[in-house]
Amino acid sequence: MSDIFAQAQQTLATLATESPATPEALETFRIHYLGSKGVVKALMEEMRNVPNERKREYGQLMNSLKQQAEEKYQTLKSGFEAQADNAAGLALDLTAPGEPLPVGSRHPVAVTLNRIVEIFTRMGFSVADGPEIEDDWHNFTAMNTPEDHPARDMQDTFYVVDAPGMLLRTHTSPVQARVMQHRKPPIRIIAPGRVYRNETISTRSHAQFHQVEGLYIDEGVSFADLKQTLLYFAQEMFGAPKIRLRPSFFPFTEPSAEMDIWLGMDTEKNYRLTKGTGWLEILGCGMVDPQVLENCGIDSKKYSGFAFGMGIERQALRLYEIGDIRLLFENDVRFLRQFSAAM
Ligand code: 2NL
Repeated sequence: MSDIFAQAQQTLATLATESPATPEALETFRIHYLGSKGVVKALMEEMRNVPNERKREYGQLMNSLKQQAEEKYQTLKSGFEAQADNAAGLALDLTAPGEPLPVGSRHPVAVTLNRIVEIFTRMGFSVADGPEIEDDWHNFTAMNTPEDHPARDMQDTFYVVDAPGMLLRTHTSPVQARVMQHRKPPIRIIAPGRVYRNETISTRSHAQFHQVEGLYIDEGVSFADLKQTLLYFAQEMFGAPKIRLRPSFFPFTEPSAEMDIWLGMDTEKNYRLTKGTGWLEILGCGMVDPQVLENCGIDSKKYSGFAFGMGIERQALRLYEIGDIRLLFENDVRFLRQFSAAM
């Protein structure tokens, strides 16, 4: 009787070493082990010759033999079928829609800045850039900002501790100062970029922001040129029908002005935005002070020019009705995703 046990054990061991390599060999395997005249069935029939006290043990042996034969058969069968599908080109469906790729979007500040740049480049301005870590001279001295001007205070400007006379630029004017030093008029440039001011961070102010400044220098450039250029910009950027210029002061321009655009007050939004006046302040501008031209090596008797500057975040907050400037700097995708249509 131990004979039949030994035989079953042997069959189990042999089964473990079997690996039919083709579908035909697998069919032979199936018939040999699992067929109606197969080894498993024949061994099962021996059950009646097993003494009662060992029937249970033999049954378990049979179960595991049958189970292992079937498992091996099924696994190999699926493998061969997948191979056949691959060969027939069925596993790879070339007509299935692709996996969507996560697509990013432009930052609202970049969208706003690009629009401004696009309008001025259409008018013949080219884009200039320069270092964000500047020297005192290009940022302040060249721009007629005296030593005792509050803008130069540590309270207002970030200075580089290890490099005396170096600072984080507080406007993009130094970019224009560098262009004036190295190029002859006509000069027609805009200088967009990041600027830094030592401000308390709150819903409306932040230590870094973006600015676009513009500069136009040639013979005979007048305040009329400034006015017409900025009117065209206001119309293109905001669809504003008219602008107004109010007298103002900057150390680097004379005369200086603030430009407002007409939004009207027929909607609640415009009424709120313009505090009930219909006018909204957009930028500062003026005729370049002759001293600034001279500082940068341009003959102020021969040439004149106008310049302007505006903050980008301010425009973006208004354009998209964003209530807190800090949202623009946190890079939270839940916020940024909302602008995925605005390219
Ligand atoms: C503002 C006002 C302004 C300028 C910037 C400028 C540049 C050069 C010479 C003269 Cl190289 N002026 N820039 C002029 C007037 C106003 O900015 O409110 N900015 C946020």
